Amino acid sequence: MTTSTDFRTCPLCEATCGLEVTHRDEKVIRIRGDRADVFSRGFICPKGSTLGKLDEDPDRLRTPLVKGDGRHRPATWDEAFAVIESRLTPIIAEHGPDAVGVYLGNPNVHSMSGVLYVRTLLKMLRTKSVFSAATVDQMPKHVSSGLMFGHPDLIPVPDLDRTSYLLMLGANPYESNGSLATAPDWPGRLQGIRRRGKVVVVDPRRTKTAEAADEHVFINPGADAAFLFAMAQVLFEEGLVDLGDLEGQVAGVDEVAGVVEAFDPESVADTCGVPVATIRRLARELAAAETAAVYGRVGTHTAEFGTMASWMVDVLNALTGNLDRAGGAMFSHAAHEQPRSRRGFQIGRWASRVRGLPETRGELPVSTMAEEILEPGPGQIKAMITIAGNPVLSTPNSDRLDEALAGLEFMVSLDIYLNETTRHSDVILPGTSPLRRPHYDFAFNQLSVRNVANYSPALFALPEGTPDEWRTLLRLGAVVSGQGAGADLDALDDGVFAMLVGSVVANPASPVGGRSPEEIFAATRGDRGPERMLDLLVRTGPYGDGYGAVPDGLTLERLEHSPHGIDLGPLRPRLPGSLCTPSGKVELAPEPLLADVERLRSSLSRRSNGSFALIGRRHVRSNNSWMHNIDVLVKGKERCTLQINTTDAARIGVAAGGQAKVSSASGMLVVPVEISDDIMPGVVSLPHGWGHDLTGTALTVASSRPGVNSNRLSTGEMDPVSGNAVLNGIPVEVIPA
Ligand SMILES: Nc1nc2c(c(=O)[nH]1)N[C@H]1C(S)=C(S)[C@@H](COP(=O)(O)OP(=O)(O)OC[C@H]3O[C@@H](n4cnc5c(=O)[nH]c(N)nc54)[C@H](O)[C@@H]3O)O[C@H]1N2
Ligand SMILES: Nc1nc2c(c(=O)[nH]1)N[C@H]1C(S)=C(S)[C@@H](COP(=O)(O)OP(=O)(O)OC[C@H]3O[C@@H](n4cnc5c(=O)[nH]c(N)nc54)[C@H](O)[C@@H]3O)O[C@H]1N2
Ligand code: SF4
Ligand SMILES: [Mo]
Repeated sequence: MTTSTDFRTCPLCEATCGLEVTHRDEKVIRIRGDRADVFSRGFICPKGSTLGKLDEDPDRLRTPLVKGDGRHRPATWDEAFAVIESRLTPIIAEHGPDAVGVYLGNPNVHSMSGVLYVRTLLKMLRTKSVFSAATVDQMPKHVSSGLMFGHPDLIPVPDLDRTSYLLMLGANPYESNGSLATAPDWPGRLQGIRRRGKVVVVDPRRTKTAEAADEHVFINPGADAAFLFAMAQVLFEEGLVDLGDLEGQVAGVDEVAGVVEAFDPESVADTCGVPVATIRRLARELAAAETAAVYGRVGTHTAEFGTMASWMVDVLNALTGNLDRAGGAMFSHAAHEQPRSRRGFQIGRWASRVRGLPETRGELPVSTMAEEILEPGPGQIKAMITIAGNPVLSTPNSDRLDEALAGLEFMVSLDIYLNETTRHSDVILPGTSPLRRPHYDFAFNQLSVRNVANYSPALFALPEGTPDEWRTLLRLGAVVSGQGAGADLDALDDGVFAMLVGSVVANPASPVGGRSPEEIFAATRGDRGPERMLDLLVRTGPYGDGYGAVPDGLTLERLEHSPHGIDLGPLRPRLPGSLCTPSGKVELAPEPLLADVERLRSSLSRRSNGSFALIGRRHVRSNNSWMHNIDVLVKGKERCTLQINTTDAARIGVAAGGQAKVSSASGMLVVPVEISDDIMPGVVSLPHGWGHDLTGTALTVASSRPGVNSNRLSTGEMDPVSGNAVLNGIPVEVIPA
């Protein structure tokens, strides 16, 4: 036995921390932060150090499971695929591919195979019934970015390390470690901003992040859009608009001035629960700051006016001259990014069957998934494929979804646990432990507050006979495309890679544009799977060697020799060159967004009917619904509690440690109460991802501390522009239980 130390990037959340893993053969002895990592410099959170525990978790699936007589039994891979082929093929033959729904969960964006091969599977299946965690999360940002900048992934991030003023709404990075702004060690970076200037946090709860800021502003749940519109109104009214370097590159300033006019602070203050003077002062501070960034996250997006708010965040960044400048809100430039076309971005290219809801970014709102399964008629979903997702706990109106999944003709899941969702599956195909696969962060390098590139090879080998997830995804693709479970996966993968090479050389803006695909194919590393795609993408990316054009340029080999990552420098201005709008300008006032303003305006006259507004919260030891089977992360004080303000608790007669009955239009829960002055009066908070007491799961630790599923209360209301679910600001009744 030998003890060795290896370095890798943590794939659990968006912070992309470097880990130092000490192990004796395949047994992890210790994981701590990698102090030499070019980006995280030793920062780590409690979850990162548990990857060894996850690897060893006896409940983590290691063989396929097939359901018979209501019970899951281990099966070989060939047996499992034989069942999938025999059950799925006739459904596709009879009803067409749209009858097969796909749900993609969050961990897909945290793995190379999830990013690269899920796409392939979807192409091979050709279903329009695609849903993902994006519509319970950040879809409003994709939509506003797509419309403003021409591409849904051109998302500005706050330049945390250089800004002197950060206005942060609906985010709690002290617990979440940040989102749509990749930065290990938010606490350290926020303290850096405080030394240079000021951090303001807008949140209905005084979170750890709010406590650590210079100023915390309470806001009524769901009111961010109105608040941000009012800030823009003040900028126009007081002559504080200054586009800075973007002057001449922005279309639609006058239209924005026109639509925000009705949102003067006096008109929105009641809706927001924020004093008029505070709104005015914050607008003036933002305009006066040497550099500033406005940043809104989950609390801002998973709301009734999520897209309006997401839009206005970047309008404010633009109007104060902070868009695309150092210290403002900037665009990352990931090592694998490929030159994009100026096609622009559209929503609503097709619509959902039952309610006619518009497609966004190739998918339909997950809030409509249950009815697409339950409502009979042509195009009804008869079978589901879920990949790294737990929608029974993570998506709205979960009682209904639970019922819908139970009634499917067939369901197959690729997952690492038998949990609340996969218990409905006829076949569960096990995913792999994060330590047993390579990692390069395709998704979050694109959202990083500094350009960096890190690659980690698999630390441990997969057990004999266990395929990589990319192979499982390809094999599923082979089945749904009629090639059968016995298809030659190596040949298929060569085909997938050849297509990628073809698209790269066909891109005139690529450094290898116009070169022969055979030459590039032959010059790329031979390994199958995601690595050779990564090699191709970084070599043709902004820092790449361009297959010989730039001698010191980036290659996968160079990444391999840099276990602590490669620092590619601070963010640099990218406009107008990187814009993908057909006009070549920043579209500050896109038509589909203007069209939703009236809905926001008319909401200002709405008054609360006396019920509570339910919001969520995150805890640093949790990760949505699925790290609850790791003992060290869940032990200690009960975390799944309803937080309620002291005065509200006294008024309705619930006591600390007592139980409350919480009900909404979609469900009812009984939950322990936690009384706190950190939460606004009229607001209650319950974390999501709990409710591990359903039968038929195999989660020994999680089911011993189940908590309740907050998404039984989220009704499925959505932001109509993006289809994103309303998960914050849900009207609920609370009474003593
Ligand atoms: N009320 C409320 N609901 C919310 C939120 C909220 O704030 N409030 N937040 C929303 C957000 S932001 C998100 S992103 C969604 C998340 O929604 P989901 O992605 O549906 O939920 P997760 O809990 O992340 O579930 C991840 C699943 O992937 C499996 N898994 C983990 N690692 C792997 C792997 O490596 N391979 C495979 N194949 N499977 C793996 C886990 O076992 C689990 O089943 O939840 C949303 N739901
Ligand atoms: N520990 C941990 N880390 C995680 C996750 C996890 O589950 N646990 N999940 C990961 C995922 S998938 C994501 S997307 C990110 C999310 O990361 P964040 O966006 O930081 O999400 P939260 O920590 O939920 O913070 C949302 C905040 O919004 C506030 N809020 C609620 N409603 C409103 C509102 O109407 N207006 C305003 N201004 N604020 C509101 C809430 O009180 C809360 O403090 O975290 C990631 N990291
Ligand atoms: S902050 Fe995120 S990336 Fe860093 S160790 Fe924790 S879970 Fe991993
Ligand atoms: Mo998320």
